[in-house]
Parts: sequence; C-alpha cells; structure tokens
Amino acid sequence: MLGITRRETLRQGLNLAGFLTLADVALPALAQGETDVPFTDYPANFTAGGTGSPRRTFDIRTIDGYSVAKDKFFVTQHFNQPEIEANAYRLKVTGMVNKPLELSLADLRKLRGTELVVGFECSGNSGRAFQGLSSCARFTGVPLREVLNQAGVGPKAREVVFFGTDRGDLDVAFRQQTYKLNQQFGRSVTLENATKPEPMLAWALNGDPLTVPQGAPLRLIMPGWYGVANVKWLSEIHLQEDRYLGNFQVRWYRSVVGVGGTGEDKDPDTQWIETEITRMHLKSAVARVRKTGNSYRIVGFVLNDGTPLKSVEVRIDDGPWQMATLDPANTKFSWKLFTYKWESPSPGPHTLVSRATDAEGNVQPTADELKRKKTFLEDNAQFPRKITIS
Ligand SMILES: Nc1nc2c(c(=O)[nH]1)N[C@H]1C(S)=C(S)[C@@H](COP(=O)(O)O)O[C@H]1N2
Ligand SMILES: [Mo]
Repeated sequence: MLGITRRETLRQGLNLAGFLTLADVALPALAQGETDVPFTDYPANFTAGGTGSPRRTFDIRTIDGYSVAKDKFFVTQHFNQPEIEANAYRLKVTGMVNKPLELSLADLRKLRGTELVVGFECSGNSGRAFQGLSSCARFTGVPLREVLNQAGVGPKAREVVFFGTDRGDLDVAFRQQTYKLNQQFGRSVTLENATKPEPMLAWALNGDPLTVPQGAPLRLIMPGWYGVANVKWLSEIHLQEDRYLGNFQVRWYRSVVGVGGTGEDKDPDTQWIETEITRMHLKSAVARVRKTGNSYRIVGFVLNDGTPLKSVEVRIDDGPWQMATLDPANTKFSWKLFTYKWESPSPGPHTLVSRATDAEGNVQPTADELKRKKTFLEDNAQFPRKITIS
C-alpha cells in the first residue's frame, strides 16, 4: 500500500536535480558592488538572537540564499535541548505496526536516502520578531515512509505520533482538576500526510550532521508545515487509530478565528472556529534593500505550504502594487526569494511592503484583515518596512 511509484521516484530525483542547479546559480540577492540600505524600523539595539537561552532568531537582513548556516538557523523549543550520544541512539517505531523497530543511525543510513531544500517558520513568527523565527536549509535523511514501510503499517493505524527525547512538566487541565504531568514533546500527523513523498527523518543540514539545538541526531522534517511539526531529538514514532491530543498538538498550538456576525466576543452570530497548527499560511516579507548608485533592489522571501505562487507584489508608500520577480532557483518547499527593482527613488523616508498570492487564489492578508483571529499564532500579515533614502 505504501509502495513508491515510479513517478514519485522520478519526482524525488528531480528534487535532487533541482538542488544541484540551485547550487550553480549565482545568488541574485547579493549582486557584486551592491550595499545594504539600513532599515529604520529596527530598534538601534536590535540583535538577532532573542533573549534567554537557547533561542535564536535569524537576522533576515542577512538573507543570501537557501542555506542558512547551522550556527545562524533559528532555534526554539519548549523544554531542554537533550544531548544524545549518536552511537547509542535508537529510533523506536511502536504501536499498530507489524514489526516494532529499533533503528540505529547506521540502520537508517542503509535505507534509500533523500535530500530536500526546506524553509519553515515557527507559527509564532511575526513582525514582532522581525520575522526571524524562520530559516531555510538543505536537509538530508530518509523518507519517513521508507521507515513506516519497513515496520509495516497495521490495517487500523490512522495516526502517526512523533515523540522527542525532551520532556518537562505540563499542566493538563481536566474539568476542575489540573494535573502536573512530566511528558515528552509530541506531535502527530495523519497516516495520509505521513506517507506523502516529502516527509523526512533528517540527520544533516547543509551536508553537516545536525547540531544539538537543531535536534541531533535525528528530527522529523514536514515540508510545507509550521516549525512545530518538525519534531527534534526524535525518539519514537507511534502508530495508533485514534487522534493524538497532546499539549503541543491541540492545546498550546491552535488558532481561534471568529467567522460571521460582528466578531465581538459574545456575538451569537459569530462562530468561533478552533483549528490545529499544520501547514504554513502564505507569507512574504521584505528582508533587504540593496543599492548600487541610484539603483535599488528590494529583496524578500515567501514561505508557504508548497502551493505554486501566482505572484509577489511590492508596494512603495501609497503607490500601486507592482510585480516582483521570483528567483528561478526557488523550489517547491524552499523559501521563495523575490526581488523588485526600484529605480531612482526620491530622497526621504519610504514604506515598503510585499504581498504574495498563490495559484489557489489565497492572498496574504493585511494586519487588519487578521483581526478576527484571537490567538497570535499563524500571523502571516503583510509586514510594512521603513527605510530612508539619503
Ligand atoms: N522535540 C521537540 N521538537 C520541537 C520543538 C520542541 O519543543 N521539542 N519545538 C518545535 C517548534 S515550536 C519549532 S518552531 C521548531 C523549531 O525548529 P528549529 O529550532 O530547528 O528552528 O522545532 C519544533 N520541534
Ligand atoms: Mo514554533
């Protein structure tokens, strides 16, 4: 049932080819002789890196392609960062499988490998973090479904749960009771999503072994999904029939949006829709402005679920939306770079904003259009930036 068809094998081959071409293309974000025009909207003391350990934001002013370096790739998690001895590491596959597995890294490396350029952001990323909870890199590993195939998916299995090695105390509220329970980080996807060609168990980033903050020695990569789905320090894959209702699946990670009526809290005509955090909502952001002489280039990125893009447009001050150019080296699940040529702008302050539209007609919303979302996750609002031309 989970056999890989010839067409999909070809497609994975193409992904690899796509990457090779990518490496050959001179990165247009950094044309020679150009300099950066500083943004005036960053606080003077802004440093990417975030406060407190062990969190790190990526400074999008330094975006230069599809391979954010391992010591620059953004980092966030809820508990500790477990250090796992690679030689002692075993991935368990349990639950509704024909043959429970315990796989070493060497066992995994014997399976057919795969490589994919994947960009993702934390669902809590937004303009407040200068969009720095996002990155893109080339991941190497094995397709998740190769491992599921090896275990043999039982006939009743519907849900695939991923547990990290990291754990901590969580409040679990049940009616009048609250229990403080020590639990592992866990997330799930449906069997249907788990057995698509792209999900990957990855051990390398840009060709180097994952670092501890990135989830060494093995993490899940769910291309097109928000960061939270990409479980780090993966210890166990558990197959079950029923839905998984863990803290990071249905409590801490969800959106609440008012549909219909006035959107006031107690309006009986407004329906409050609560949904899980799964695939990335279409977002673009202006990240850099580059200049040579009086010629300027606005450079930015798009993140989404892999749906083909129809357009990215840029608007300067109150002017019309203008088409930006998408980089030919973009791939389905990479972040998608765009540039807009801005000739001879007038001196003084300017506001720049971008807007992405996909082939299914989704348009990146304004902050105003997102106001009916109560919770702050999945903030894909347009992100106006400020610069001054001297
Ligand atoms: N085991 C584990 N995996 C995890 C998390 C976690 O707390 N524990 N946090 C998730 C969240 S919320 C995000 S945004 C991404 C961040 O991945 P990165 O640190 O490699 O950027 O990891 C995800 N995977
Ligand atoms: Mo996240």
